[in-house]
Amino acid sequence: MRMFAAVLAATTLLAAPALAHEAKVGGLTLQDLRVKASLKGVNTTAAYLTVVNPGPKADRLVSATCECGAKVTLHRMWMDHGVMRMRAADKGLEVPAHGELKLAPGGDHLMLTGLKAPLEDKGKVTLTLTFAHAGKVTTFFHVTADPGASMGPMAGMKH
Ligand SMILES: [Cu+2]
Repeated sequence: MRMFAAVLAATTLLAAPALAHEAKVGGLTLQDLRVKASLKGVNTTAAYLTVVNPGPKADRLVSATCECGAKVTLHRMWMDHGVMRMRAADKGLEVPAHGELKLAPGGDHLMLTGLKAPLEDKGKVTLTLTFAHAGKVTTFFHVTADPGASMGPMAGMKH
């Protein structure tokens, strides 16, 4: 049993680089596209990505849709005196010029509500994102039980 667990861990490490894929729209590059696997009996989850904008003009992520049929809402999340607050970003999320918009666990995210079917670990799901200037892009996101893991080699570790 212990042997099996070790093999499983090694396989997971080897599989990690396969998570890296990018999508482009206009001058923007979308990286770290991932959705948290949905928990049993729960029909909401969150999607994360990083949008890199090397250009001199700011852009704005204004909306998103999912082929999975879930409603997708842009959410801002922040800490307020030790309390986690969450609110819909009605005006979208800014992608700064010469900068990046980072959606990550514990921060801003795309909220998926009303999933028609569970999103399972190691699967894929397709979303369409609309930017104010760059326009629309349709790309797949990796479904992962640990969406923090692709943020860097150490991020998935529990300290
Ligand atoms: Cu949310």
